[in-house]
Amino acid sequence: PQIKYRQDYLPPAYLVDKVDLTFDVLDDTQTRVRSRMVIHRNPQSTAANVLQLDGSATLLSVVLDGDQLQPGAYQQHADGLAIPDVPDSFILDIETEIDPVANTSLNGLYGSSGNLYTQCEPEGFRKITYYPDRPDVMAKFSTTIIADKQKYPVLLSNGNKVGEGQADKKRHWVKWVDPYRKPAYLFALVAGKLVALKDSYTTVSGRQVALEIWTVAADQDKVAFAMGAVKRSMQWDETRFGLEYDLDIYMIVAVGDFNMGAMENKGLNIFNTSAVLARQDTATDADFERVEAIIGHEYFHNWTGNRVTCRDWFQLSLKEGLTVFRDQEFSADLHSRPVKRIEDVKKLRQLQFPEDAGPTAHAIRPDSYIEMNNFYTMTVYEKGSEVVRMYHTLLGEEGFQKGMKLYFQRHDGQAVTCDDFRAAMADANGVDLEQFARWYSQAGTPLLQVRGEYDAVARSYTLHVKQSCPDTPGQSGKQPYHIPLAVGLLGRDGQDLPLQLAGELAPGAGTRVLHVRAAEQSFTFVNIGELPVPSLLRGFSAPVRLQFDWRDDELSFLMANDSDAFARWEAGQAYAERLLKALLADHAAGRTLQLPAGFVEALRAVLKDHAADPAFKALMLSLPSEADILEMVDVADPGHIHTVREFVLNGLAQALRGEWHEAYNLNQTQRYQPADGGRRSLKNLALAMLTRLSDAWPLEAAEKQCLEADNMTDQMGAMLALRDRDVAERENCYLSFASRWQGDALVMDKFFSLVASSQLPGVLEHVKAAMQHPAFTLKNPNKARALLGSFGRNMLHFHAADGSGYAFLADQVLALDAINPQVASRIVSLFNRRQKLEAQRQALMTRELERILAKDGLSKDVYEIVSKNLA
Ligand code: B3K
Ligand code: ZN
Repeated sequence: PQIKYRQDYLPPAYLVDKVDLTFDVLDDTQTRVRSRMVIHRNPQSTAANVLQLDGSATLLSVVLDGDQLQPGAYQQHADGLAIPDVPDSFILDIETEIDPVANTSLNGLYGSSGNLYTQCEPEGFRKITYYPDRPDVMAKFSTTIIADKQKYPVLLSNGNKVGEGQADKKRHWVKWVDPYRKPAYLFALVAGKLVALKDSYTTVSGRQVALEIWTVAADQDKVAFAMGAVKRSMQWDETRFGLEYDLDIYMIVAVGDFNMGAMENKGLNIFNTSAVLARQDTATDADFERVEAIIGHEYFHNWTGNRVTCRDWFQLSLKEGLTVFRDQEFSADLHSRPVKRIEDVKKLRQLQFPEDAGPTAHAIRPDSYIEMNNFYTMTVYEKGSEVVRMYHTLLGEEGFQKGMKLYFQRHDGQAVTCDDFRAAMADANGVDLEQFARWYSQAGTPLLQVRGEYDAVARSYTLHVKQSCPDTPGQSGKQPYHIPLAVGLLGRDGQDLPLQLAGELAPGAGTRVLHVRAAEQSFTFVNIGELPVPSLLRGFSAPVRLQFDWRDDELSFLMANDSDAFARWEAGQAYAERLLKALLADHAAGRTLQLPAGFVEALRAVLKDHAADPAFKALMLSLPSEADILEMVDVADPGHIHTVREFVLNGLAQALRGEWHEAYNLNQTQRYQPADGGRRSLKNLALAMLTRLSDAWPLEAAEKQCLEADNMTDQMGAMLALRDRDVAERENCYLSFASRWQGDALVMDKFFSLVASSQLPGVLEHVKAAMQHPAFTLKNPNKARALLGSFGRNMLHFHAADGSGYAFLADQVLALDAINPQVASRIVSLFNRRQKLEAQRQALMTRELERILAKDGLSKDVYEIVSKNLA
């Protein structure tokens, strides 16, 4: 397969001013698409006068300025069409035919439960018609849909509805016009039997916007929360960013078959049902949070993505990193900022750090790709957001907003690059952000090694900072980054000392952002009258790994006293990391494991802090995950990781049994109230710890909670508490849950994911059995991810020493690849930590990957991931 390089970018030779599309839905399996494009030569291009169109649909006809072109007048190739000798300005009519039902890739126009939907980002439009399918070609679109009125009563597309009528006896038509220029990836169409929840929003300038959320009839009672989230998003973007919605209507459509979370098509967002539907009895608190965040994310794209879009796909983080930053801030402003920050950092560490240390590591602005769909990654999104956050940390809210304003002033209506964004931030603030560019070009997680030095005589404290970044595939010898390092110094009383750097006239606040720019650099604080405990990387001010040699008692001191909530949590994680590593070494050496009292007492203090936010406490009390631990060691034996982590959890359950019991009792809630989420999470954590004891009552309590709870958070909390216990209560709950929810696809996904993440023996057999369950199908991405994705993250069973887990998942990857390459490629990425594993498992994995690679007709998607893994 062909590799595309960022350096090869050339402006398009031809631009499209206007495109009028007509979708003639003849029957389920046959749609005719007529496209009329008004095209002119791009004055910026020096390329030959050959029009290049991307496409793969069945081509019926090509007509240039009214003349039908004979096949000799153009060249058709595997990826499109080249028409030589075209004039400087002309009209091109193209007709294609597609079969949406046969399209199981869910990319382009596809069928789902009898309805039609589209997904065009990044390169799905070319499966519909022949077009310059690249984001720097921005045109005005109109869309006419003609279809059977009974089968497809609802016909939607981007922009405003301008007309509708009867086409013939059975068929009707609707025409939509989008007044804003857009690239083809933002095109959308939906046709079918759907119902809408309708509402409206009045913008800050007083314009009325119609709001519609479309679902199949059975789901209509689960969209009220999403509607509220749309309004909150619109209002937040007006107040925090000064950005107002720009069309008269904003529509969301929910579909059960969807490759990712949601898609920001102009005026017509299409969502995975899992990212819209939420009702207390079917969705957990985490689901509600996710729905609100994704609604916000797609809405915020209207400005950061749609009004200003990407010049080419290498610039994807321009819109994604920025929009993730915006949705994170939205959630932080609406709910608990510290809890949100900790959750985001946990996710980054668990999913992005491994990616950045593995075979597919890439910069947030990659240099090359084989299949662009493989680059919608944790790196481009989440690390991309951390990079945007660093501008915010360096410039402050006011400076950041100045940069945003200049960015829109310069680039509204354009397709631009990450460098354009960086230039707007720099120019609006008159600062130099040249070195900062390395965050865009270098992959890998930087390491900060910090040492503290106290001089009692000079009353000064110096932080010696050393930065480095590991080599990644294709990149060695990294240059130093410009890193904002937020620090504080705690005095003996636990308060922040006022910070005054040598050379400054007066002391300042208790948190200071240091600009680390050199490979080695020192920062001296003066007027420090006592040996302080440093608090480093407050708020996680940069996406780096940090090393500092705190003593255990200093870590528990920070856990109890740091004024920065994130740093309190981080101190606990650092403490746990040290402990887990020591225990892994003990276990490998055959020594008996022991849980040190200091760690237990630090957690006891957290549990006993009745003033603290329960959601924050639950996070403080959670150990690094097994995936996190894998990243802490050089050579991993998954079995050992599991054993050691379980040992700590069992020890904590036992040593703190009184405190867990108390937390369980104190955080009981009566009738379901959304705002009690923090209490539910602490209560359910306590319950899960208590079921580790030999007592019978926690098992009985979990069973009761599972059967009687009035909300899904508590039901799932109980199911999770029982998941790894081989007891009758578990059997009972699982049976009743599966029969109660067999008709609810999203709840069944939760069930499948519990089955596949169990730690009990025989999981592989249970997963295989689940694949035969009537509610399961590999064709539905949510199902595949719930069962196979969860199994691939199951440290104990996926990594079974006999290789059975690897062989099974490889079989499923091959089966999936023939159905949906995007989903297959995500699943096969679960093999990407191969090089971390001990030799035997590595060899077993290698064999399976080679088997996949040898398969004829493998998709580009899977080929790219597997070949990089094996390289
Ligand atoms: N922009 C889409 C992602 C498209 C993914 C294509 N494989 C959703 C989002 O980031 O909002
Ligand atoms: Zn996005």
